[in-house]
Amino acid sequence: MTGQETLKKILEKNPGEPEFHQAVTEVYESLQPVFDKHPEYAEAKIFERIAEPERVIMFRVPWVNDKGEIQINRGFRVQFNSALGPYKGGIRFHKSVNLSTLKFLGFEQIFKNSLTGLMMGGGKGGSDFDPHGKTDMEVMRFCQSFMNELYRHVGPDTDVPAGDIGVGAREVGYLFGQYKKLTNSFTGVLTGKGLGWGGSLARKEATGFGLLYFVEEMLKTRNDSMKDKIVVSSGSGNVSIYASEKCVQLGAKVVAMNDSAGYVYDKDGVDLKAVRQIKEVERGRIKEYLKDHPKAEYHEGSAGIWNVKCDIALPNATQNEIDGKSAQTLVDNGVVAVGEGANMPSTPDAVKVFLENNILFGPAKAANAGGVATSGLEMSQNSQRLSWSFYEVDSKLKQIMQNIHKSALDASEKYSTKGNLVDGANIAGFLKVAGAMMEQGLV
Ligand code: NDP
Ligand code: 2IT
Repeated sequence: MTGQETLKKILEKNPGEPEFHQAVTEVYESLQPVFDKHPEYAEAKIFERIAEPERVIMFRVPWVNDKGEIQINRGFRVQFNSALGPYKGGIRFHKSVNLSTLKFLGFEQIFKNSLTGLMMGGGKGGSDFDPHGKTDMEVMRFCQSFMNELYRHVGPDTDVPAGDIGVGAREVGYLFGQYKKLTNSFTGVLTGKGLGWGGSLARKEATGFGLLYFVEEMLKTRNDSMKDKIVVSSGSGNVSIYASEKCVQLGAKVVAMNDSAGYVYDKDGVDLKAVRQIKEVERGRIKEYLKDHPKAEYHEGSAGIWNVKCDIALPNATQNEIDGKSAQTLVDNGVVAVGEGANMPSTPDAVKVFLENNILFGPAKAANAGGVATSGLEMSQNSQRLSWSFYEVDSKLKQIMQNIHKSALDASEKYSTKGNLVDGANIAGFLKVAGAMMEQGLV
């Protein structure tokens, strides 16, 4: 079978899953030079095997809201690949969640986790539950019901979920509490736990900090740095907030952030303390930033953020948030580097625009791997029953991000075009998984 036929067959086998198609197609295209050099992978049907999740669990999540009304959501866990370790990946609660979204995320997670160099397989889970506007008690009842099914499929050596969109410390706490009750065991079954009961210092900051460590590595290849750079960081959740914090630490200025309703532009630099108060404490809308910052601007519509002139663009909200047109606007406005904190935030057209214009482009699998890498460090600490200092975890995170950049850069040089980190990350991530699968036999 030719390469194109193989891909076509995989896509046809998974109809109605556009996000999954997008993720699979990108990786498959990057891997052509690898397949040319390693015919044994084609013979062993490694790619076809990787594209098929080892297991998909889909379940009913019934719960009762504060008015006493019965609610039914759908829960999922996609256990994609365990060649390198227990399934590992976040849980997303967002109204848009469906099998296609979670399969794209789980598929990408395989390669991302491989790049970290830690022993973690790939998985992802979630629900179409929308936490916006829900009370703490409603969120708790939902999480408990979700875990009432999930607990039989996860475990510290089987599958270790964590946070993602709509799932942070609060949700991880409720999920953990219910797992502990159902199994009568206190184990590291989830990461992103509270600091007083097994969580790791620096996990909260890790995705955002790691993203900047990666962007710094890209900039170094052109003798540049973050100092005095103007940054746009989309989203205003976990990733965006701590990416922005690290930007400021490195001497840059973040001038715009958004949520799904619109974006804030503050030419003096966004006041991150205020964003944290609005988003982390009050669970409010970014629009509220204007109350105490009357000189800032608020614009309806989240995508408008990409019209803001910047040197560094950090898409830190969600998939496909930058299309070809927005990418072209960023390029026309002189963007130097793009670091994907979110998963698959650039459409294929956007990626093409960035690569064709020789923009430093850090693809999600590599650039946002710091979150899951630090989850891996949380698992190590749990196994040792020890807690490392913030400095220790952060130093390891930085080292891991530098290693990922190097692996992706080296793989791009060996197999593709030096500096094409999309190909480099896909190839470096794939090679390790493929090697393990070859050695473990047809399972
Ligand atoms: P949060 O839930 O903390 O924040 C998400 C932010 O993105 C919010 O500001 C939210 O706005 C915005 N957003 C979500 N969906 C949309 C949408 N459809 N359109 C526009 N804006 C949207 O999530 P995280 O910060 O944890 O995750 C952000 C991204 O980073 C995701 O792609 C996630 O997969 C990825 N990621 C997260 C990691 C982690 O450790 N948390 C690790 C690696 C990647 P609103 O409140 O209006 O919905
Ligand atoms: O997309 C991701 O890498 C995450 N949401 C983090 C997963 C994890 O297990 O920490």
